[in-house]
Amino acid sequence: MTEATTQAAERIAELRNQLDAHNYRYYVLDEPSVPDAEYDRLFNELKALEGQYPQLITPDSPTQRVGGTALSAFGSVRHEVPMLSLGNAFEDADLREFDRRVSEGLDLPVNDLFGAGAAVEYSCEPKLDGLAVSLLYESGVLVRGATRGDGSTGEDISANVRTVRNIPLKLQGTGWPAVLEVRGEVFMSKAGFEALNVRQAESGGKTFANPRNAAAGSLRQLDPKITASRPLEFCCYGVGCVQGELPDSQVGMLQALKGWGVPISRELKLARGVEECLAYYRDIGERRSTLAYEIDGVVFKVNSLASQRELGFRAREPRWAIAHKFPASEELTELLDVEFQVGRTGAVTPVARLKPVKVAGVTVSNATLHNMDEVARLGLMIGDTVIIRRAGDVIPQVMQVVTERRPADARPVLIPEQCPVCGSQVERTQLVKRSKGKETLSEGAVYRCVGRLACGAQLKQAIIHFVSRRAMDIEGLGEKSVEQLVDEGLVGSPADLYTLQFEQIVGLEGFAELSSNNLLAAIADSKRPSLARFVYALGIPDVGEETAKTLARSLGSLARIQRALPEVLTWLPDIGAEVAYEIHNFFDDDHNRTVIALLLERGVEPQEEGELHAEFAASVTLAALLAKLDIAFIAATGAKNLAEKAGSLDAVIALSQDWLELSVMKGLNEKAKQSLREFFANPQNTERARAMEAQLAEFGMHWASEKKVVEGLPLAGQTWVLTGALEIMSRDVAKEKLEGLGAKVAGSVSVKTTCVVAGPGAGSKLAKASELGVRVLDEVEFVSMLAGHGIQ
Ligand code: I6G
Repeated sequence: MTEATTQAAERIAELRNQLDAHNYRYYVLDEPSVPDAEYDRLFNELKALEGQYPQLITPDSPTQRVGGTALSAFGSVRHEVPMLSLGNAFEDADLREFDRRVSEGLDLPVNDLFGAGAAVEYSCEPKLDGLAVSLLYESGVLVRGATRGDGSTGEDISANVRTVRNIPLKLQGTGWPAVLEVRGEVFMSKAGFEALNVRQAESGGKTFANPRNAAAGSLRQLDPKITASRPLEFCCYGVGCVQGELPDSQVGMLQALKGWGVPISRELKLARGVEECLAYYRDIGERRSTLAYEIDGVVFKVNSLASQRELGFRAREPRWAIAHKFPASEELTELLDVEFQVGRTGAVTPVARLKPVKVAGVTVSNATLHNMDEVARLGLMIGDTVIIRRAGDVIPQVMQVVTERRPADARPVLIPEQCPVCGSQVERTQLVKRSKGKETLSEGAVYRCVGRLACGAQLKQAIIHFVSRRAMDIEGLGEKSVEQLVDEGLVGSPADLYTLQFEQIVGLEGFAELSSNNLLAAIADSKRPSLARFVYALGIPDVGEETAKTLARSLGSLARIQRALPEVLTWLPDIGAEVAYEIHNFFDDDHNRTVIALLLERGVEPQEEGELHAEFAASVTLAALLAKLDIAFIAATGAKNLAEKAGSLDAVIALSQDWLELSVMKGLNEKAKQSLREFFANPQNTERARAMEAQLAEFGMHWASEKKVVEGLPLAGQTWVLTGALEIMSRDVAKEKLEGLGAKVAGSVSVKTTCVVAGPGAGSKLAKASELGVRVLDEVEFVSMLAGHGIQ
């Protein structure tokens, strides 16, 4: 380096430090330290020097926010820690219920209205109406920006986030984790949005409906120079992947991030107990119109990160956070027509076509009507004036009919007798209800087209679902391609994907040679899905990913899932009678059976555990079977007494019909005895009970051996505790694996604890384990212990 270059490098470093410091005071502390003119002078000097010495330009220089070269498409980014969504509270009661669940989950006394019991500490922040993004800092330098996407995979918008003025290109100070993924919202202030729309209108460009759309449209520009010209801002609300130390509370962590130059909400507060949260909600609600940006509610999070870890997640939402939404906006408009859409499961759903109206800045011309019961409940007629509500990003709803404004020529909404897509008959679904041993059928709210895969709409949706990322994950088949394959008669069921030939697809729109080969390779690669994915992919009505996982995990094989009786299915966690019947009916259907058989014949091989899950097997007891039969006056205790006395189903049936034996039996009152006798006097009931028992036995469970199922497992009788952040597998997976080996997984450490698995950030539980001399494994040791038992 020449002397001149060395001098330039020194001055450049000085200017960058000064500009970074001014930016920090301006954007993060909201305390500008120099007039704009002085800032501009420093900035221009830096730009001039970098122009003279381009070899000295670094990506974290404040001059590098102007946006580089345009891209042709965004790359994709996999979120190592998924970006989840938040549950919603709309009423005060919903928030109190959330607080009760938190207290219960943390084993704290439940708070009452008089302030007794535990007052959990919560962080409180406004919920900005923007776009969630992830910013990855390595060694303090911004290396990647990504959108949330579907929570697992987002788009790489690194070049764009660099142009957002208040996103630090490098972190200030010291002590930040070596790897730090900052998460938050990119948004546009109300003033920025107004100014942008004025500029857009003047230049003949597109104007935006609201600040959220403007922010989304600006951030997802392939040309980062356009993003750079838009008034975007960032506000951090949390972290994702972290390698290093952070304070162990939500508020502490956000304060630390602020210290490193990451902007956080100025409205961040700590509340003790739910009443203080409600006061915060009301305060922000009152000040909402005076805030510089749009918000749609506030977010409360359990402040202690250790408690957050303890509470964990349910489905795709944290149990430790909730968004308390503000009431939705409403408008009046006219119902022009009701059209009917046919979904994947054949459900024929009414959709309201509305005279376009602006609700909270967005033009609404369609609204969901859910089902015909909803149409009846609203008393809706075509031509009516209706009240439309839009809450945040939720699909607009028809709330009410203004009957006084009904025109004389208003027409009733009629469900079509024939499917609007395929012309097959439309039938009303039936609900099966079993109560006190009696089965009753009632009419369901949903109408279905009976055409199934012969109906183009259902076939297309079924295939789109089958190939989707969370199902069989076949890349290269978007909606348009599926439509073509169906319309060309190349695919009549998901099984036909596995016989597609190169010659059949090459030449279809969007399928050149390479993409045709890629598609065939993706289809071939999808042939060994997990059993849960396969079951989910089948598109059984009411069976989402979680239910599919439950089925696969509990029953362990496709054959068992296919044969399971509805009564046996209701034994599984979170499967109620309606879903159980949907599952049973699906597998009972000849057409579905043929498609599944063809899939297997054509090489699809779901990966099965093979074994029944130990936890499920252990839950199956004679007492539970008797309680499941729903015999009047025989609840859990009566069933338990009966099971203990009789010991087998045959003995219960015999006892029920032996007047003398039954009359002297203790633990059942007279009404229960009478009801038991009547129940088993009915051969249909006896047969049903025996069929359930026979199926459970066929699945490998026997009353006498039920204890052995767990006892025979290698970790039977042991109690394990998981604490800290697990990085190789999620806590739920670790728990599942331990339970699969027969261990119990507890939430706290005691003398009864066999072993503690401690990840980074483990706190009080780890301390207690060392105090009690309980064995502690780190995650790597834990994984090798599992491997020792043949579990990957
Ligand atoms: O969408 C969100 C907005 C604000 C959030 C959020 C938030 O905290 C103030 N926090 C989390 C954990 C998530 N979404 C998933």
